[in-house]
Amino acid sequence: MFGLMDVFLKNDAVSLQKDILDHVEFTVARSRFNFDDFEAYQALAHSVRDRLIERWHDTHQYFKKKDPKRLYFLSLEFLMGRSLTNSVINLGIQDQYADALSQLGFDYEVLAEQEGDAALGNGGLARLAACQMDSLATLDYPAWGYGLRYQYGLFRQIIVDGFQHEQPDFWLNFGNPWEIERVHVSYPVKFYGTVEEEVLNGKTCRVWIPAESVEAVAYDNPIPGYGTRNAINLRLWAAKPSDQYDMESYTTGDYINAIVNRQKAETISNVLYPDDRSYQGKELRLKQQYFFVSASLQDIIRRFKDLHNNFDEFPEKVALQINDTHPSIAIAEVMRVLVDEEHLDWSKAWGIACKIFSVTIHAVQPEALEKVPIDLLGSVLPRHLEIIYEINYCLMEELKKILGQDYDKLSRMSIIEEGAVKCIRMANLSLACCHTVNGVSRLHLETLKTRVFKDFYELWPQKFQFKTNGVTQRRWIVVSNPSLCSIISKWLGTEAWIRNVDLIAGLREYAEDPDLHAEWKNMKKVNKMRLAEYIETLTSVKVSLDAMFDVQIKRIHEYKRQLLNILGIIHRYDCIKNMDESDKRRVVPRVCIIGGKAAPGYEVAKKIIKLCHVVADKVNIDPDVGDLLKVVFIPDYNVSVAELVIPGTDLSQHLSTAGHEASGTGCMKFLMNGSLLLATADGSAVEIAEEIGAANMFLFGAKVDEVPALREKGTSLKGSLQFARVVRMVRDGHFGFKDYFKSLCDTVEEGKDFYLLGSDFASYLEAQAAADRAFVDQEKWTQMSILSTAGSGKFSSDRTIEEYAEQSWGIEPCKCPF
Ligand code: 26Y
Repeated sequence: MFGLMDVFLKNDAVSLQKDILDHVEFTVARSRFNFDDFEAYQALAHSVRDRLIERWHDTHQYFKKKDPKRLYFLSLEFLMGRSLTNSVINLGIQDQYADALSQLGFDYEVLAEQEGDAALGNGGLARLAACQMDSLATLDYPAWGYGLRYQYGLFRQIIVDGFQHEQPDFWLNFGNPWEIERVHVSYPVKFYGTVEEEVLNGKTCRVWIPAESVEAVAYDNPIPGYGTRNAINLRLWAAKPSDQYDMESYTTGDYINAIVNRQKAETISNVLYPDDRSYQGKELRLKQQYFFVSASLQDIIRRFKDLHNNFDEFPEKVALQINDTHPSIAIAEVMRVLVDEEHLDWSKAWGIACKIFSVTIHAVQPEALEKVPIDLLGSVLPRHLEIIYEINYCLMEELKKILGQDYDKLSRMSIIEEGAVKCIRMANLSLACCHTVNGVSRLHLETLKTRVFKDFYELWPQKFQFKTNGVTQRRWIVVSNPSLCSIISKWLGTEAWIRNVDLIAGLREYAEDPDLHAEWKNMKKVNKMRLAEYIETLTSVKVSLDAMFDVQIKRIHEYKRQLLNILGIIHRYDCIKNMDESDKRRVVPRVCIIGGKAAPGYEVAKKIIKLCHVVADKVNIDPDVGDLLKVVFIPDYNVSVAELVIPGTDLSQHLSTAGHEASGTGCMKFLMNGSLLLATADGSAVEIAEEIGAANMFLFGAKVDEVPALREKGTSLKGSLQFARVVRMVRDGHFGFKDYFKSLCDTVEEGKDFYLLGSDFASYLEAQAAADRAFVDQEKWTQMSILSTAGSGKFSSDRTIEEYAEQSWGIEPCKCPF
């Protein structure tokens, strides 16, 4: 018999080859003498998957044996990107696979490029969830991720004549080797119907009689930790028709309609909402939220009941983290299960709910806070509406004791918003219940405390915390920048920084070492070459490697101010056009790279993308400009594009109007990769400046406390003649599409310039000029670059997760023995 920790699968080159060939033959069903790169990738992925499953089983058996308190991380979005290289690196078998494949006549790198991205999320919040899963596994925490298995991830962006078009992301078409379908792990999720009164053991109870049932089937995605045997689970739910679904149509003989209706059930997990800006009360969105929350809670409670029979112990065994307020219907669902199904007293159930939930807020803009119309909630989840009313009644009673007759305040804090359309404020529901409300940077917490959630902060200051975001150095250095990874390990004399990133500060000591400088510059050059090739293939624009590669990649939003970047590029172009040859010799050549998706309904963002293209079209063929300026829009920005672009970046831009970017995590990835940052004092950039020293980055623009007065003053165009000139160029049709850009220009017109492009423009140009001057002195630049990487330790998601574990979740590592 095998013991618990016996390893079945061997990792020497011969065993790996045999496994890969077996998968070619029996999984992919091709001849082992004739298969192409994609089939080789599939076979390779399946052999890695086997090794993941092995660890996954051991980890879960071990967790079961130890029964520690577990963290359940509920998120509507996970942006995982590719899995292959991350998995083989975390399993510690990348070199073995590369050897095995080369003996079979395949190049590992080529096969790795065959994999598509898993893009089950929009942007920052979703990628953060993915980084945090990697850290949870690496740090051996007993954690589970729960989410939705969308059939269609975030749309693919294609550019036609400079305009964004959206195409569906058929990511599952060729199968997904990284998931394990668990046909036996499934739960019914109910919707609609009525609530009736029943008498049970002499007590009157409310009972929900649902009208529809949809089956949630589990798909497990193992997440391996680095340098540990632990592999945790990301369980994503897919909707399948339930056997109980629409029985009536069958019995009434309407067979065809019954089948059609069955299919409708599956639409719940069909598609990810591609908007990360403003919430619209959509029935499908609410159904998605409840669907994954209900299935996850049934799963969590089943696991708890396997070993426990008293709900008093629930908070000792379960921590529930809700990723933004999107899964906050979980609060009402826990109450429903505890009160209606487990027959606990209301106050006892509420006491339990308040001990298990914590929430992290990722937004600043009030438009992003979800408000569900009462009519909608009452129709889809009638019992939950009653429960929320009850929670609100208790909240209001408690508040009245403290606030007395302050009705303004009471109505602001109420979970119910009165108005033309009466709504449930999901954020207020979360604030009422969660024991901890986290911001994602120090500045963000200040904003939550003083603006968005001021009333709640005054009442319960102890609930409010912040955990500055972080990203995983495994993906953002080890996977995406192997040359930098080798340099760091060589100079530190250890690979330990991959698990303990604080050690990276040891590079500071060598920041002026000429040998390190030579290696560093070479690394950057090789990465720039790769990026230049990619740019040429995609856009046919040839770029010079001597130019400064200047990058802004992120979702397109007015507050992120890609428009400021483009107007700055127009200014640079205008200056070059007006120079004589001797002045031109002093210009630092630039390649300005912009990438990002606009939400499909976000017209202003779409115009910004078009503006970028028309400027590129004019600048890139202008013989007066040549290599001094090139403008590139990278289409279909996603995680794997980021992995390619970030290592090849000299300067990255983070331009949000102060007070609008909750944290920003892209900046951390650039920082780790030694790109210098040109940024406003917003979100985590403030803390980055503290870590690396403000002198090692290019900060500009209004500070958060100056913003209200500047808005009040309303001087934009007058404030800067240069700004007026570049906006005028766009208005006058210098780049064509005069009528089309009118409304875009209007957004930054005097008195309307909400995001303060006009008042920040002069300061922005100064920061750009400072970056140019620094780039001329390549030794100085390289030193700043090394200091950026050396100062990035704090921005690892490992640190963030340790803080959450200790301050919010109360969980301890549970390390599966090797
Ligand atoms: C409700 C719906 C409209 C909605 C959907 C997605 C609202 C917001 C979102 C996503 C928000 C998001 O990605 N926020 C970003 O979270 C990052 C991780 O904390 C931050 O770094 C970043 O500043 C913030 O914009």
